[in-house]
Amino acid sequence: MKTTIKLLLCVLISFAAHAQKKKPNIVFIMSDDHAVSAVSAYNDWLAALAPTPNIDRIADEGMLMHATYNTNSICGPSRAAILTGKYSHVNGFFKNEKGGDFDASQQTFPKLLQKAGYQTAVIGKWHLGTSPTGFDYSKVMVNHGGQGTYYNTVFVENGTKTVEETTRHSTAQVAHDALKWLDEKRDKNKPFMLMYQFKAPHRPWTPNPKFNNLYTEDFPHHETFNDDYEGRLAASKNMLEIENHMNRKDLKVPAPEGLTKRQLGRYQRYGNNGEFWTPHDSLQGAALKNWKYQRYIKDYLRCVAGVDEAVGQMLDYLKANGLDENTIVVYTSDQGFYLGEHGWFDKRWMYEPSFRMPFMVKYPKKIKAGTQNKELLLNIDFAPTLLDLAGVSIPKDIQGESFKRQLYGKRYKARDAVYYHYYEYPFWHKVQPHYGVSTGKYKLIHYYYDMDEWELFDLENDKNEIQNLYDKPGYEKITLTLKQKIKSLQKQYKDDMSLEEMRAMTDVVVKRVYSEHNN
Ligand code: SGN
Ligand code: CA
Repeated sequence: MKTTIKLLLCVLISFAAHAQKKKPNIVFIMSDDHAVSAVSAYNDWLAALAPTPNIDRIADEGMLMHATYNTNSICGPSRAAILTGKYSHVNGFFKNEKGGDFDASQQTFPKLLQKAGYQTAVIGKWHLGTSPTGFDYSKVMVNHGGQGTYYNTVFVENGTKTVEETTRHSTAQVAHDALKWLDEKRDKNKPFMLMYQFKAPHRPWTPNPKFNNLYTEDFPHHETFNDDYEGRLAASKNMLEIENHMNRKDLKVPAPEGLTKRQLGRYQRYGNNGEFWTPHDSLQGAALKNWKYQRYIKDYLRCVAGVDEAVGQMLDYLKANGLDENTIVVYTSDQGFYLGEHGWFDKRWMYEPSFRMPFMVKYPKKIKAGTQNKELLLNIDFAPTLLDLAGVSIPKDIQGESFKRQLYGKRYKARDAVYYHYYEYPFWHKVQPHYGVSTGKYKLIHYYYDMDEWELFDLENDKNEIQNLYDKPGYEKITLTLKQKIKSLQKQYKDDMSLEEMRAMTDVVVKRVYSEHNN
C-alpha cells in the first residue's frame, strides 16, 4: 500500500513539475508615447515612410489588435491600469502630477504571476513613484521626476541601489539590461515574466546619434495639421500645439554660451507657455510651423528606430536561445501620441491618436501567425489576459476582461463600447478633464471641469473627429443611447461620482515621493 501511495505522489510531483515547465514565458515590451501611426504594421499614414520592421515581426508571427484603447491617456495612470487591470479611480493612480504615488501594496498581475511560480522582472521606465513590488528583479528609471533621461539615466536597482548609467543611450541601456537579466541573472528553471519598458520616444525626443542620418527627406503633414478646432471648444484651448507650445530644447536649438544653469533652463523651456521664438528672424508663420514639425517628427521617429532595433535584438535572442516557441511577446505603448494630427504633439485627449494604443502579441504555440483583430479592447484587459494565458485564475475584482479567446481564434463575446476618463489639469498641456464612451462607430465626450461641453463624432464618416455633431438635428437618438451607455458603464466600473467629486480629483494635490530618488 505504502509503495502505491509513494508512486502516486511521484507521478503527481513530476506532473506538476512538467506543467510548471510548460508554463509560457512572457516578455512584455512597452515604449513610451509610441503612436499607432508610427508602427508600420498598422499601415497608417506614416507606415511607408518610417517602417518598424522588427516590431512588425511580432504582428507577422502573431496577432495585431487594431482597436486597443486607453482608460486615461498619460504615462503613470496607464501603467497603473495595466498592472492592476483596474480604472484609475479604483487603483488610485489617476494623475501624473500631484496625485500621489502608486499604492504598491495592492494586487497587480506581476504579483499574481510571481505567486503562481513565475520569476518576474521589470527593467526601464516605471514612473509610479513607489518602488516596484511583485518583482524578483527591478531596475527602473528615477531621475527627471521618475521620467528618466535619454543620457546619464539614473536607475534604482531592486529598490535600494542607485546606479547612474553613463555609457549608453537609455534605449540601448534598457535593451542591454533586459538581455543581461535573461542571460545571466534569471533562474533558468522557472517560467519568467519580463516587463521591459523604454523611455523613448517620449519628449524631448533625443535619438541615439547613430540614427541621425535617418529621414533626410521632409515628411508630409497630416491632413488635420492646420485644424482650426471649430465646434470643439476644449480643443481650441489647448497648450500642445507644435506651432505655439514647443520649446527650444524640444527642437534642439543650441543655447548661447556662458549661461548659468538657471538661465539655461529658462532658455530651453522658453515656448512652453506660448512664448514666441524663432531660430532665425526670417523664419516665420507657416514656414516656422513646418520647420518645428520636421525637427520634431524626424527626432521622434529616430527614437522609434532605436526602439525597433532593440526589439529586434530581443526577438533574435529568444530565437537563438530556443525560447521563442514558448514565450509570449507583447509590444505596446503606454498610450498613443499626436504626430501633427490637429497640429499637436502629446496625448491626454480621447481623440483617436492618443486614445488608441499599439498592441500586438505573438505566442507561436497558440496564436496563429499573421492574424488580426478589430474588436474593442482596453489597457485594463492586459492583466487578465496575461494571467489567463499563463493559466492563473483571474481575481473577481479585476475590471478588465481576458481576450485570450480572441487571441486563440475562438468564438468570443465582443465588447460594445469602451469608457474613458482623464483628470489631470492644467498640467502640462491644458487638456480639459473629460470622460466619454466610444462604440467604434460613434464617440461621445463630456468636458465637465470648468466648462460644460459635449462632443459627438461619427467615426466611420469622420475618422479625424473634426465635425462635432452634438446638438445637430438627426443625432438626438444616438446621443441619448450613448449617454445611457456612459451611465451604465460608470455604474459598472464604479465611476458614478458626481461632477463635484470628479472635479475634486483634478484638484487633489498630493506630493510625489519619486523626487526623493532624484539626483
Ligand atoms: C513631461 C513633458 C510633458 C508630458 C509629460 C507627461 N514635459 O512633463 O510634455 O506631457 O511629461 O508625459 S517635458 O518638458 O518634461 O518633457 S508622460 O509620458 O509621463 O505621461
Ligand atoms: Ca507616456
